[in-house]
Amino acid sequence: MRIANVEVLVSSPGRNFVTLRITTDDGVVGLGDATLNGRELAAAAYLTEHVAPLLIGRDAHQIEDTWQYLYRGAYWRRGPVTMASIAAVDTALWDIKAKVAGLPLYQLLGGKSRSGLLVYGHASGAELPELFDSIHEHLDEGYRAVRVQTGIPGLPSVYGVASSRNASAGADAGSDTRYDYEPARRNAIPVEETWDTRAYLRHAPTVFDAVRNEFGPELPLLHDAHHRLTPIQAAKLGKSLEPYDLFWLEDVTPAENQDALRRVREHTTTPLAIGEVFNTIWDYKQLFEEQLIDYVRSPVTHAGGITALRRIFDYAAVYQIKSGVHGPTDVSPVGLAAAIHLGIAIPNFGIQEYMQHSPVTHEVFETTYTFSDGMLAPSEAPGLGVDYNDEAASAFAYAGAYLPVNRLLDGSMHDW
Ligand code: EZ4
Ligand code: CO
Repeated sequence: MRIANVEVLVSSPGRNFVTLRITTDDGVVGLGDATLNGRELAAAAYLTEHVAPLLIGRDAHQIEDTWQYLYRGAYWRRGPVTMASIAAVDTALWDIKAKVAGLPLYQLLGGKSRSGLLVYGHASGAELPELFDSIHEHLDEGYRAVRVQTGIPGLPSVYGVASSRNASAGADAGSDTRYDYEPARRNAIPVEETWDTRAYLRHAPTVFDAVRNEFGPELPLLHDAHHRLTPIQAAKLGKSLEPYDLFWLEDVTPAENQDALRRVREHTTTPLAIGEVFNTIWDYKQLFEEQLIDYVRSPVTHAGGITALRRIFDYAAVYQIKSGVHGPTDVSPVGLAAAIHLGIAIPNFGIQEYMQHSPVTHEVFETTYTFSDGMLAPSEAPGLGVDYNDEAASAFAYAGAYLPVNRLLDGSMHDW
């Protein structure tokens, strides 16, 4: 079974996505996700110019060899563009293999280790009343765990807050803020936001105090600091949130300096999650071996696919570290479906992020996975269980969009 056709599909149903479609000589079709929010066309060009021509005629069943060929063979390896591209190829080949077997993909990964994947949704509000409403809405939809993000006094807009205050931040101006609060805006240049770490560190514990008082001790709560703190600031935040028993505190420091997490760990028992921008197993080496984190955030889409992420999870399991796969709406339904198949199979599943794609996104990406009682589950359809609707996609042309950038109060660039 040879690879006969490789197509790079760029579309924008609500937001931009890069999808790889591989077709074999006997007509089996596989899909992969290579979406890199704000840098989509780099991954698309990498695939079109440097990967697709190498795939034609290869044995579609040789997933591991193809992975090694693209990773080792590039010489200039690693990095988000390369690894998202390899991820798309890898996922599409797993989709094909499972379709040929006539089995849902998770069966090829060892079968089910659980009945469903516990997920968390994104509750947020500029102020506490809006936040409480948002948490109630999530609970009404069946969510059993929520991430909590709020506005910060004195700052006009803050990452992760879906509120009227941030409503203009949507990917599609005027669309439902329920889905578009990942603020990649369709601008020629990124919007600039302002950040004040001291205000944040003062405010965050008061928010979690209020949420625990309102919702009680049971509800798992998560929080994302989005790479904005120094090690000692992160340690202080972890410590100040300990009374509120977080499920995890995410991305407290920028990803590059792994030693930073040791400093944080020395000071707090708040569980730590990191890795949504990590690309390879090597990014985790020190964090695993020194047991500096509790949850792995890499998605299938950005860490080299199912083959590579499975390897990362197996390595994590040695240290009792669990999965916590990134599931924003800029990972496409193809990437999410891959995460669901992997998550249902691995022994050390932790939790899955689930923001929910908009109905417009699902016009193009026809999915079969299910969400009920706060759990995601794969269908029994062969392969990933996702179809790409070309006709629907033709109505949604790519339009450049960027995530914001952050500046401190004095105008210095900061991490967003
Ligand atoms: O900002 O996926 O935990 N989730 C996140 C995301 C990221 C976006 C960037 O494209 O941090 O919301
Ligand atoms: Co995050």
